[in-house]
Amino acid sequence: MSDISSFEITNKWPATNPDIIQLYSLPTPNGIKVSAMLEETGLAYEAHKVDFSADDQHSPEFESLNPNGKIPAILDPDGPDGKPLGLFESGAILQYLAEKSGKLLSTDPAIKYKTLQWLHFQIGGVGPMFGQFGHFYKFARDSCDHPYPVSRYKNEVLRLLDVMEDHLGKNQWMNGDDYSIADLSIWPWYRTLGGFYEATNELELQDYESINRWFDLCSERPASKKAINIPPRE
Ligand SMILES: N[C@@H](CCC(=O)N[C@@H](CS)C(=O)NCC(=O)O)C(=O)O
Repeated sequence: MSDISSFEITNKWPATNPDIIQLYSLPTPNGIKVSAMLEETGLAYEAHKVDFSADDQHSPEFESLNPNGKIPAILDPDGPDGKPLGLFESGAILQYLAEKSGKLLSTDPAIKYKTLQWLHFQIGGVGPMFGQFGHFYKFARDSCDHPYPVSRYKNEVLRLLDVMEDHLGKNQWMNGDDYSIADLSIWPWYRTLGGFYEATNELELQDYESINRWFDLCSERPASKKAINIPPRE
């Protein structure tokens, strides 16, 4: 096992057990993805809270691991060739943890690429569009009185939900037959629309029967239930 003490991030968030994966996160939609994945895989890890109210994500220690200043990030002391590996971008982290553990990403090439296709649909579409919708719908109301941003992002959210509704009407899970990192990555974002953004009525989420069937299955997983509080906010 390698030594992670040379990673500057460990100065601000010291590892209690430096031999296990270090997670730097907060239970936001992108953060929950990685804590859910760590819970699903059973890999040993230690979670550190990156406090947005203290602007921790822009501290020099955090940015030494992720120069983009966003959670989640991990530091695996036992990375490729037994050397430590720091990683940011939740999609890359999910793929890394799936390949490391052999879980939630099929080794059958056709299923694997279908899974990655929907994972990238989340990273490039669902995350940014849902996030911008939430920003203008809930948080920027007092600083932006023009209707265009909400209508622009609301329409894009509805379009993406229609794509998912159609797909999940024909498939049990995003990749077809199995729960995978594609479902795991989209689920916390759908959760946020009706939860943190309080947009159930605005988006008429109750009408998405297939998405809601799928969402309930995702939410009931023991790993999902734990992940929504990792690391604890308080
Ligand atoms: N594409 C990135 C997005 C990460 C991201 O936007 N994280 C948000 C929380 S959900 C964040 O750290 N926000 C803090 C900030 O922007 O200052 C990923 O998937 O990891």
